[in-house]
Amino acid sequence: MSEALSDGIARASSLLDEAESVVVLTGAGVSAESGVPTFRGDEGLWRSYRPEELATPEAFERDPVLVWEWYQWRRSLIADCAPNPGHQALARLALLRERITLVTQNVDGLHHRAARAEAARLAGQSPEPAFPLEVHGAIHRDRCSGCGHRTDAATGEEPGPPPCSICRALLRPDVVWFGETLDPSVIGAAQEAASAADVCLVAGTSALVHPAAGLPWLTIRAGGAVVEVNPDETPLTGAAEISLRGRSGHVLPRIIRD
Ligand code: BJW
Ligand code: ZN
Repeated sequence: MSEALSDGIARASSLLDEAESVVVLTGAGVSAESGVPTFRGDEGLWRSYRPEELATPEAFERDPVLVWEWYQWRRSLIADCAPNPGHQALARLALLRERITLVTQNVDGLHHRAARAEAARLAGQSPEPAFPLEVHGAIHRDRCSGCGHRTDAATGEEPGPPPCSICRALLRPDVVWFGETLDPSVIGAAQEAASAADVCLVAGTSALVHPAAGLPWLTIRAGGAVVEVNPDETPLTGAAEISLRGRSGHVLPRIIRD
């Protein structure tokens, strides 16, 4: 480990220890070490389609079978993945500290799975910790494109999306696509936590997609500090108090001391 990284880890660790209130924002990079592909960059492609071309209501309207197939592929891929040491460290942080809000843009459910496992390990904790705030939804659920009825993700072998059992409109994954609004109560709770936080820990996001990308800026505007964990620079890097150039599975367990 470079001297700059180990020094940064020590400073970030102290900052977190001293903070009264912490918000954590995670993105696809946190699940990369579990084998879940990120969205942007050379590997963020599926059959030559960019996620930006598939994660839209227009794409679903134009070609529901194509979009459905992409989500079924991702569901089967995620089913084979397990939380990594980055998820586990964040689960311990959330379970063992007061005044911490974990916000994720990820739809893969790996934070939940890590939290359940860590809670079971730390005897006496609730087996169903009520976190994180999943601002872009959850891939393990479907939602009716007509009436909004939610169900567990369909597992049928049919090539396209099945009809809703109530109104017969097509089911779709219960995620937030480009141009769609986020659930106001979920993003509202995240914005409130970010505005009240002394420290915003941001890990594994390109910090490009709004309104989630605005959360660290709310902390900064209110006088708090940002700690960023990412192997690459992002638009947030220049504003971060501490920028840790490394993988979250390596860095997060080192800055989060039990
Ligand atoms: C590692 C690592 C390792 C790799 N360790 N790190 C304001 C300004 C400008 C634009 C807008 C704005 N407000 C709204 C917009 C429009 C749009 C937007 O933001 N566009 C920008 C791209 C310009 N936003 C929206 O449309 C949102 N809706 C909205 O705002 O409604 C109101 C409205 C409506 C209409 C018009 C205007 C306003 C909705 C956004 C929904 C995003 N949905 C997706 C798909 C979710 C479902 C699914 O999974 O299929 O969410 S897109 C995709 O991007 C996904 C992600 O959650 C999201 C963010 O990506 P993330 O997590 O940052 O991943 P990557 O791949 O980008 O980055 C990975 C990072 O990890 C990289 O930095 C790597 O270096 C790093 N890394 N290995 C640590 N081991
Ligand atoms: Zn319906």
